[in-house]
Amino acid sequence: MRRRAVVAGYIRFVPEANSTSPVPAPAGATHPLAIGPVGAPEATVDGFVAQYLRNLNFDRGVTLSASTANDRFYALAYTVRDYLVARWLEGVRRYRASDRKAVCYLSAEYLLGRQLDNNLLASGLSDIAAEALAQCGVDIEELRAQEVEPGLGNGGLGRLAACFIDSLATMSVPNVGYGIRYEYGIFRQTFEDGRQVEQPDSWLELGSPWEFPHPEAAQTISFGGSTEKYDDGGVTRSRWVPAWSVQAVPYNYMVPGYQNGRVNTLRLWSSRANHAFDLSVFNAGDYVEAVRAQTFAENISKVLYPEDSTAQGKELRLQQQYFFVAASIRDFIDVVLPEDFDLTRLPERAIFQLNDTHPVIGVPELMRILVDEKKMEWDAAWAVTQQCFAYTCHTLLPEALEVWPIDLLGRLLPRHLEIIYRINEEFLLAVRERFGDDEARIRDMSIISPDGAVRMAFLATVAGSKVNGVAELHSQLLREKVLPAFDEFFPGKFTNVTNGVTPRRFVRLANPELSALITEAIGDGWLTDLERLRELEPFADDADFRTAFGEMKAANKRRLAATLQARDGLTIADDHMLDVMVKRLHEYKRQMLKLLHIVTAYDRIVSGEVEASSVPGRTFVFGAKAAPGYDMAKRIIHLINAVGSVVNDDPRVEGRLKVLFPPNYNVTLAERIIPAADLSEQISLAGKEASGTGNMKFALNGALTVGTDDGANVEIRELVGDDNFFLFGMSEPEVEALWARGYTPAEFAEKDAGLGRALDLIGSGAFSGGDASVFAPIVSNLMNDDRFMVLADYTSYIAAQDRVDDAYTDTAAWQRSAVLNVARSGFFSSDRSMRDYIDRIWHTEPLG
Ligand code: 26W
Repeated sequence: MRRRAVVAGYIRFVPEANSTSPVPAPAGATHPLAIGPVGAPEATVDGFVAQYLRNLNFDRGVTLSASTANDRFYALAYTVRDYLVARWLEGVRRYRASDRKAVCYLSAEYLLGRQLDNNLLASGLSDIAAEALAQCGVDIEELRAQEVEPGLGNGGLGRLAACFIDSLATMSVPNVGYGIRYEYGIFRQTFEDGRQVEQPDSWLELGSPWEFPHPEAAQTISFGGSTEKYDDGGVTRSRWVPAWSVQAVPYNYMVPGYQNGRVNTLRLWSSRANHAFDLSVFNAGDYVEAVRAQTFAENISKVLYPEDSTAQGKELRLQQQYFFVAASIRDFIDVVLPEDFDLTRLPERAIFQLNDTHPVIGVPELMRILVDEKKMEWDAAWAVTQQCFAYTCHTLLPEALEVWPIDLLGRLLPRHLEIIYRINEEFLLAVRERFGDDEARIRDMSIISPDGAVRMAFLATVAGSKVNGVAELHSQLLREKVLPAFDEFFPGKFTNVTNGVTPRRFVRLANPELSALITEAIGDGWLTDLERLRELEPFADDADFRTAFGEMKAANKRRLAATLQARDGLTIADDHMLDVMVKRLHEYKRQMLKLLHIVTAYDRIVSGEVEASSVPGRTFVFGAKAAPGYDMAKRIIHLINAVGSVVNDDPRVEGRLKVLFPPNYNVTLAERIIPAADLSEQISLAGKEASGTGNMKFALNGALTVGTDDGANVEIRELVGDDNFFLFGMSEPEVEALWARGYTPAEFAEKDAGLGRALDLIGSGAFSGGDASVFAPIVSNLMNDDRFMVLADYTSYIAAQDRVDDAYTDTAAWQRSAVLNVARSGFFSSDRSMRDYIDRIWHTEPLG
């Protein structure tokens, strides 16, 4: 209390506190402070308190006693920011003074999650901030809850980008993450009568304390129009005469490394009306049209497309892609690189990593800049371009591979289409030289498809210095099944980099109890060298350690229970196994298989096959958003909720089975759910999940996996060992063989009585108040045209789940396996992924 009084007194003497505030901008660059930051506030509790209150007073314009929780959160965020900014500015200055190569990560999505705790941890200020706020009588928990997470991504690909930039900063590798500042991120999901309803995610409603807008540094991005040839001193050249343009306004975000004094930059672009354009319409006398054009321009960065697996071919999406990629490439060349930089040497300074096909329009854009604007010869420009790009593919589903109809592309980016034609022409010429006039091969490899669309994955493959998949199996299938002709034509171009996740966010921050246990056992080196978790292996046989591990899980379950209670009014039983399936809702991921297991477990009880009292308690937790236009996925969401209502309320179950489906699964909720999980469901049809990254987060937090041999599950199982992983289902070659033979679902439904009953229950209306029509389409789909062969893996899945139940009864053995999962999952750090990209693709070096 006395401390508070002192603090309150302090507020009254604000002028005194102003002593370290920045000096006014110097007239010339002669003042010593002109080239560098003025220095961070003192990293002490007193220094933090002073800066915090200063921010509350001067940035929020309130006193502590008159502040709202949002004011107090903002002031805290600003304070953390103040400490980081000095490092950031210094790093930018040092990078510019160096001639290091930078990784320009081009990604349409960054699923960042909340920033406060991450930035506190990175800057080493967590304890100081906690103490400082306590002295001010401010509840830090309340402030944490104020932060709105920027949901600027759909799922795995966006979260991966966020993990990668965290790792690059931690490894001191120069990196700019480039992307789009969507005004509306991934929709907020609610349920009405069990059905998904989408609400806009207006994450910027109260502003964001982490962004630095730079409207003065806006770039002009053009669209439409036509191309023309002109004579340039005897040389015929082409140029683009665009019809309209918008402004791309950069917003900078700090990406701090973990306690290494490095801060990299994430630069997201926001669209704004172009005044030059407005003026032309204005001069034509149409004021209203000019204003309408302004809102039109602002539409480009308005909303994230919520489809995560089906390319829709929408014009606005192509606009978004070109908008951010053109702004980013221009930014790097014109702003980051020194003036008059010789662009033939661009590959020494930049590698543009294409996060899936979304930024691939950057390839013709760089060619256009080099050839049309910088007047470089085509071949020289192509040589530069090929060295400057590399492409990561994140899918195997054909419907997720982007193609752009040539009429659409030609209308929006006519010069780019010409350039793509020429790239294709020269490429196909080279193919003919190698293989002769093999027309079938030419057709298969043409960047322009027979039906007149640009195949962006082909363009990326032809242009990229390297092409990588995201897990061993995925990279193999990419080479053998998706792009075999390209693999043959470009030996050595294809490689694998298995995905990873950042241990700072997904272990240290999400699971402080486990982190403390690990650090106590093996020291804290694991946070930046995750392979050191191996040193935990002996502790798997240490009964005391296992007990502590069990207590950690129990504590995390209580924490999750409190969160779900407050957030959604849901309750979790203390003594249940927590069985979790969290990921986007998609048929290939097979949430339906999980549901069939739940319905079977329920049916076994209500049919009297087993005594409820003998059933081990399990809580099934789902988290999943469905793309708004994906009807089957939405129906499955409805069914999960419907099964939950029936199972949870049926007294015959005696509470042994519970189904929980908190709405709006996001990074913040993941950070609560994953550390509490006992069992991780990774049950996609083999050959469909490129990698998965949730699977890694669960293993690192000591959950055991029940999974198919798919994506990175394969590597997880190899590392943790068969005894510590519940494998089931067909392998990828078995899937292929069954599909080739002809998949007849009815056969499987007839062979397994449990499956037949589960399907009957769903199809007969047992979960829809007797109305069979509600879920019959799901059953009909499973029985007739299910590409993902849910029924074929049912029997094997149920057998695996019975093994899970057995294993869980032996607590010591289960915990031993769980500890071994942690100890052997160090490979899945995104630091290791980054090392692989650096060694095999980027050839960059840290900035010491
Ligand atoms: C054009 C529509 C569209 C939008 C997004 C198609 C595809 C995507 C992404 C590539 C979907 C995605 O997030 N893929 C996931 O990427 C993760 C990171 O590599 C992998 O772990 C997942 O297996 C993969 O599904």
